[in-house]
Amino acid sequence: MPQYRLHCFPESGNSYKLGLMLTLCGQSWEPVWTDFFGGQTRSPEWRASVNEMGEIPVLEEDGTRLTQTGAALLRLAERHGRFQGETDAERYEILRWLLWDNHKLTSYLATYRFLRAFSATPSADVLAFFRGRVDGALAVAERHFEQMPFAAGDRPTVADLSMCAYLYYPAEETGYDLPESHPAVAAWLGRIAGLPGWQAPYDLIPGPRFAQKL
Ligand SMILES: N[C@@H](CCC(=O)N[C@@H](CS)C(=O)NCC(=O)O)C(=O)O
Repeated sequence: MPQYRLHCFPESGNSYKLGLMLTLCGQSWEPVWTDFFGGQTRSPEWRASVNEMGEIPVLEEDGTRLTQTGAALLRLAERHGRFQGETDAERYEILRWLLWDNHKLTSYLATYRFLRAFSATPSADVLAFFRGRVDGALAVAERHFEQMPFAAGDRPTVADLSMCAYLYYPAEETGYDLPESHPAVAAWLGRIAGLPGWQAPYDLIPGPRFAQKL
């Protein structure tokens, strides 16, 4: 069995994507809490020794460091034979939604949530801009899940594990009451939450919680 260490912190939905995938695949993993809010990932030492991109999460697999959740999820899917595409068409569809998620859903929602939940003085204009971008992405997801049970079809794949991550954080942080505003998205989140072993982000990713707004 590979040895996994996940550099992570509880507020990081990107970390949750990999923690959730490993857990659903029945793999044990060691969390390495990283002081993101204290600036650890911005230090030259951390960038030189852990991730040149200055980002969390970093997954160590038998000592090899993997970054970018999309790439790591695809690798884990292949390695553990779970949540992957079985045909060329499915594999293409998974990649299509992974790229969309990284660009349009996760990136805007993570930034919006960071500003509204963890920043002391967010600009109202900047908040409104990001809210508009998240609204746009969620409208795309809502239409998709009105027609499909999962991102790439009838089965859950790594595309779902990527897209769902930030949507499981509390509404006080994200600013979205999804059952009210996006019922098809909420129903899809419920289907993923029904997978054996599923846990919510703050239950799955350990470590001290961020207390003081920046
Ligand atoms: N596309 C990256 C995004 C990772 C990411 O943005 N992580 C956040 C923490 S959850 C981060 O480290 N942000 C630092 C920054 O953007 O400078 C992935 O999927 O791994």
